[in-house]
Amino acid sequence: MTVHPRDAEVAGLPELTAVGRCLVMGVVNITPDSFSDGGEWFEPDAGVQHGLDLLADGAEILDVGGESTRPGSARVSEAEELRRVIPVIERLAAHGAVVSVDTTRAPVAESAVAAGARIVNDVSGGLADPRMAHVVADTGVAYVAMHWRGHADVMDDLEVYDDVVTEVADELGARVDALIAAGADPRQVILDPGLGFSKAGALNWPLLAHLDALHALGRPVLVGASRKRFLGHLLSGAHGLPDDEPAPPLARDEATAAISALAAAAGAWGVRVHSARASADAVRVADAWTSAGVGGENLRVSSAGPSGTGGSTTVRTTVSTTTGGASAEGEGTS
Ligand code: PMM
Repeated sequence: MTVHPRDAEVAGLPELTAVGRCLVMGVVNITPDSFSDGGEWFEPDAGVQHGLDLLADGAEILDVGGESTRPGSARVSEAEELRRVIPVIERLAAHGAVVSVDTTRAPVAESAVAAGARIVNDVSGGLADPRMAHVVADTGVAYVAMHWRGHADVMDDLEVYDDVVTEVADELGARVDALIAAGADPRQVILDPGLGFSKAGALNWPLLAHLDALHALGRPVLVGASRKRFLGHLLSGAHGLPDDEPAPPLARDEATAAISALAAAAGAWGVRVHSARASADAVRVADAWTSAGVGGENLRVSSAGPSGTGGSTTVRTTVSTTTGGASAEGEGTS
């Protein structure tokens, strides 16, 4: 029997594989300048407390990052990145949390794993630091390879695609090949389309609508849409703002939760979010919905009524069996 990539084993994370539904990864940014929450949890105590709050809200993974990837932002030094993330990772891991480190630097990844991180989340998919693939191979930890074309200062200039879905899938496939060539086990790898990274507004939707193109690479998929600019533009009108003025980041959490539900229904392994509670609910709703459709036993109930006169409440109910798959069902509700 073929295993869906969402349920494929991820090296070193047996308890997460056992959850059996889309996971929630909560973002802990120890940065003064990230686009939606920069500065809020910059001090270690505040970062740790924020991580614990995310766990209480239903996150299964905490993604700790010390360098902003906001378009145009400058890089921080390796020493500063280490200073920011290591104490927070140590303390969250000591609380028993599954911690991921959001870094593109091999030495930071290595130190983070020594401090207790069990996932390396590399927004560059190994392109920013050629030593990263070797650290992944040597440590054996789970590794998120995100689609990326360049650092924050140049990424907006690199969004040139003929067919964004095919090119992102091909470029991620090449990253997987490079990891394997360095000695990594494919079971360590989780793929991420890199929403917003060298991808302006409209380019992000086909990637979400075609997660199957990444699933075709055989590995689980993580979706990071949380509070991103392309959502802000979608919501402008809904928030009474002019179409060219995006809704602010904190006004994007409900749309983020909608994406969490749809991504889960489409078979995503995880969603990376700034606010965990609504997405934790969303992935459970998607799981209940899609589980009820497993095996072609998906019953569609439609009601037409009341019919007749005089306040009759006759309700005509028809029941039919659909053959659509779980993801089609979820997407159909949008
Ligand atoms: N996005 C950001 C940072 N790290 N990691 C992964 N795997 N996927 C993403 O989409 C992603 C990421 C953007 O910055 P943020 O930390 O403020 O969300």
